Amino acid sequence: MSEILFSKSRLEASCFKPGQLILPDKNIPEIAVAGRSNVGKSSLINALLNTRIAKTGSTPGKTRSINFYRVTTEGCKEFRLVDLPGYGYAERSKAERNDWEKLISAYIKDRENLELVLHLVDFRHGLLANDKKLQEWIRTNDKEILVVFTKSDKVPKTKWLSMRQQYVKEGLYSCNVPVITSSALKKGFIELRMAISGRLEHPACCLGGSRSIH
Ligand SMILES: Nc1nc2c(ncn2[C@@H]2O[C@H](COP(=O)(O)OP(=O)(O)OP(=O)(O)O)[C@@H](O)[C@H]2O)c(=O)[nH]1
Ligand SMILES: [Mg+2]
Repeated sequence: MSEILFSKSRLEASCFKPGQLILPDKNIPEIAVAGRSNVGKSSLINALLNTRIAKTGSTPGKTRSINFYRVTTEGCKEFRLVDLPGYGYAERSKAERNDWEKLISAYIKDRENLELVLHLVDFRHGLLANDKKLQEWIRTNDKEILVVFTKSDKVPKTKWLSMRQQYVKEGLYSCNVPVITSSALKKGFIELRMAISGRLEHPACCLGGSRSIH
């Protein structure tokens, strides 16, 4: 099987306030990347696109705006990867956290062209309380979720399958088998690109409709 590549990418817009979300236009399908602060969202975007386009940082709260990356696939299809600010970062002021929450919820709620939310979860920790809240809320708004585990280089490979199974058993929701990745080692990106491409081929339906793992 040949690897799917995303051949071109550029930052198209950064939105700091809900009012700015009318830009960019809504005619292109979007895949959003959501998750706790520091889980590795921006790093995953860089690894997916094979660039260093998204700013990353070792301190949580690096990404503060919603950043829209316009991507062209090798088959000349276009979509956007959308880097969302992280949640669950206690050091920020309450006002600042409220603003971020409003921004993220305004985006997810009203975005008709949002095809899929990649919910990034640190493989070492599984779903924490605010991850569960996010999952419930996204599903209430009729958007689909694919879980992507990050930082798998921190977990022995012998434990991967049993851990993934355990997290699903504990109630993690994912419309297809969660993808295990490491941006540091560039692992899991063939599967992830395939999942994204599959979704872009068949928009507005689940990637496979199964949360079971065999
Ligand atoms: N070991 C390891 N570290 C990673 C991996 N992915 C990201 N990191 C590190 O985790 C830290 C946070 O990465 P970011 O990509 O900035 O995380 P983020 O989710 O975008 O964070 P915010 O923008 O603050 O919400 C950085 O120090 C990265 O180098 C990974 O796969 N493995
Ligand atoms: Mg970030």
